Amino acid sequence: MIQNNTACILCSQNCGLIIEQNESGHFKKIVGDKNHPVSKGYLCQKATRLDFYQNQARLRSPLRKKGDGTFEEITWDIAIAEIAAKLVHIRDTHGGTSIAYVGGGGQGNHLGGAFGSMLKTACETPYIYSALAQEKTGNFWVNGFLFGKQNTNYCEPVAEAEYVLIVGANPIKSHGLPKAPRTISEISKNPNKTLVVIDPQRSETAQKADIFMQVKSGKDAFLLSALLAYIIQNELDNKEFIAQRTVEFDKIKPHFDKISISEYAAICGIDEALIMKVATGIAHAKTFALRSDLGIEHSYNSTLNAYLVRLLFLVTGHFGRKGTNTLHTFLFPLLGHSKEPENGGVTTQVTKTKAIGKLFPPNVLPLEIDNNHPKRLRALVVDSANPVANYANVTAQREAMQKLDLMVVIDVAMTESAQVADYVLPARSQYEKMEATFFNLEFPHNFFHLRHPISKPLENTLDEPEIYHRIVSAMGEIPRSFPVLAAIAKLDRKFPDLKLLPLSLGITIAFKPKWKKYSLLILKETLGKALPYDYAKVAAFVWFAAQMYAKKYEKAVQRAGFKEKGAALGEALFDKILHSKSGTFISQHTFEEHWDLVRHKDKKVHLEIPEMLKWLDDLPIQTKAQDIENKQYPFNLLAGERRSYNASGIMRNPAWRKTEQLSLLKINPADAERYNIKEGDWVKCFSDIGAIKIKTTITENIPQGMLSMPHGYGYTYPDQDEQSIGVLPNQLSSLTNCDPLAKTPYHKNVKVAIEKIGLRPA
Ligand SMILES: Nc1nc2c(c(=O)[nH]1)N[C@H]1C(S)=C(S)[C@@H](COP(=O)(O)OP(=O)(O)OC[C@H]3O[C@@H](n4cnc5c(=O)[nH]c(N)nc54)[C@H](O)[C@@H]3O)O[C@H]1N2
Ligand SMILES: Nc1nc2c(c(=O)[nH]1)N[C@H]1C(S)=C(S)[C@@H](COP(=O)(O)OP(=O)(O)OC[C@H]3O[C@@H](n4cnc5c(=O)[nH]c(N)nc54)[C@H](O)[C@@H]3O)O[C@H]1N2
Ligand code: SF4
Ligand SMILES: [Mo]
Repeated sequence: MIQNNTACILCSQNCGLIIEQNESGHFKKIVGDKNHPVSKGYLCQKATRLDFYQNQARLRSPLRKKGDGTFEEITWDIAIAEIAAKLVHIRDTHGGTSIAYVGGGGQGNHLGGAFGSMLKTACETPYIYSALAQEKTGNFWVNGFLFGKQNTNYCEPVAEAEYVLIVGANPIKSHGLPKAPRTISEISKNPNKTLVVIDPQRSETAQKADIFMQVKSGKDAFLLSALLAYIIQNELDNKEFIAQRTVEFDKIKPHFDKISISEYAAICGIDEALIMKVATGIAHAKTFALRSDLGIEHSYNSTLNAYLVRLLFLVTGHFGRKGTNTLHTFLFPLLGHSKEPENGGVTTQVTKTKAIGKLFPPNVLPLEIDNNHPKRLRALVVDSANPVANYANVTAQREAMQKLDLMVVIDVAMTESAQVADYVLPARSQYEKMEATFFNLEFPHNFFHLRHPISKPLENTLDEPEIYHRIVSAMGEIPRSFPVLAAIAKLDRKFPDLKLLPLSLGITIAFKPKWKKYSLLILKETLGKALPYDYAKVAAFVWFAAQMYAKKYEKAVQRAGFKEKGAALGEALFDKILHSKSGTFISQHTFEEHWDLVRHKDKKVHLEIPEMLKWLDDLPIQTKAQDIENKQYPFNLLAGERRSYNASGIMRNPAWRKTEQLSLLKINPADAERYNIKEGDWVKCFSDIGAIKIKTTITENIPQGMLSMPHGYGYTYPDQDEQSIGVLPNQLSSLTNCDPLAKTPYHKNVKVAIEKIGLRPA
């Protein structure tokens, strides 16, 4: 048995794991890694099934689509040469803006995407579409105004708070917090702590709540603004904090002063007395922290919700202290900052949609492709994403992608998106290469885990950085290797103080200015090659990130146990990361330093966002349209929730599920009775864009008028028929049912109707 340290790749917690494999490369025993600095030995039931990822039906050769729609195997050299030639042709004929990059990383892999940016550079395109832009961009946009930059993110240390609010998240199933089920249980049992959960369903987390606010689906904006109104109208706001740490409170106050709490309470379905109790509880608590997620992002008023949850902790002064939400540093930020279009920010060509955090929303992707606009998208390079299945409206995504001049998919498996691609490139799995995520979202300490490969790479697969380098090189941008610099890099590793590599790189670039934008690829082939592990070339990126991080946060890095200064500190940090197979702490901040992380020059939080305040004022009028009883589609469907055995599209083999083999549609007993539905009956469920057949389960936990189905089911798999894989919720979720500002889909508010089928359909 070979045993090794690695991490789970199924959610953003990336819990440290120890995996024992047998001779044939099967994962035989998987346990939590006690040495992982954050997960400390914890793992959930999903991680024990990771053999179904590693040993799934894999892609084994580059594939090219033939005229008859089937694929043929081709060599890497042919695939790379043809893809490069086509990208150059499209770029030079129609401009770089006719090419977009999609994905670039999932729950466990971000190093590939870092190198994907080199391909973007070569294609001269600003366009990245990503799953983050179908959930979190509303948050990022709001952060940009409040904290100065869209890539200022805050952490949610609910375990340390006295008063805890979970809104639109179900950590017991979805995590999003370290050791979530245990953490929630501990908070729930602690008599000195209060756990408040806002959810329309009695979720597993809601069942643990001291106070469960069963909000009407999609009505959180009313509840959150009523909580704020109560606090502000009753002078429960933290005046000292507001004066010291924020500006523009006087601009937001009138908007909350005029809110009728009783009216809003009635609209969101929560008793006014309970709103008063929770508002007072938050205001009086010594420490308050909240966690929010898809429940308020994938539903009505998504961007406004993002603003309101932030105001809740800001006006009560629960920010930047231990036990409260706090900004944090990133070893390398997951996103960037985009200017608003009126200030010169980039937009898409057809729908003129703006970027947020440098990302473009999946909901406009088909509209950017499927038309005759001369500036339409003509080529996509997709990596670690499955847009056809996972982005809203499967049919629209698929039909648009079939019209592209070129679609390349880089994946480990034959996905729904790969099936419509022109070229499919087989990647090494996340256990066959060095990998990492930038989900290091902690404060005051922060950590990073650079995972070493634990499995032998499947023959004829490549890692993504290598794929990108080969394509960029075949596009004529940069050579494949740099022998002189590589030799210098070896010396540089022995005597880093002499800065031989940086100096010679500088000279090289003075002669070859075009290479500058590909410095990362040069680093990979020089410094990367000189590292002590033969698979560690990609760590060159981590070296770069460590240097930048150490320079920016010198004291915090030193507090994590380093004595060095300047560039030597970056080297020491990188060394520690490279050799710590269970991950390592990279910084220890102080709470005073927290305020340096605010990116406004005055280091204060700027509370006023005029666009959000207008939205808040218009809330009652705007919402009326959503409330009109829709006789044709009487139910509100949650099209995609987290359950025990789903993990987005990372696990394709349905055999991985120990329970709930098929997608189950939750329905309230009263609704079931009305439709004469018995437990396990199948129904047809249809929306304005499509129809599915799905098995039901009857439960009191879901209110009347609501239905819920899981995300992460319905992926095709060899030898499995449609009946055994479950269903894709995006057969029902449409492109246009989305947030007007961030274009995040309202997957939690899909209007549907049902018809009873009865027994399993043939
Ligand atoms: N098991 C498992 N865990 C996962 C994943 C997975 O696929 N499987 N995916 C990971 C990913 S990519 C993400 S983004 C996270 C998401 O994690 P979560 O956001 O926690 O997951 P969901 O189950 O989609 O939604 C959370 C809750 O929102 C509630 N909700 C629905 N509508 C509303 C509403 O109108 N208002 C409020 N307040 N709540 C509402 C639902 O009832 C549900 O309990 O999970 C991560 N963890
Ligand atoms: N209706 C509905 N739709 C949803 C959701 C919902 O709740 N409802 N949830 C949304 C959310 S929050 C998210 S985050 C997205 C996720 O959707 P996507 O962004 O599409 O990501 P994943 O499904 O996590 O995985 C993408 C792909 O990565 C591949 N992969 C795994 N390892 C590697 C590797 O090492 N290299 C490469 N190149 N590929 C690899 C997998 O095979 C898989 O095809 O789905 C979204 N879609
Ligand atoms: S799926 Fe479970 S084990 Fe894996 S990272 Fe998430 S919480 Fe940890
Ligand atoms: Mo997600």
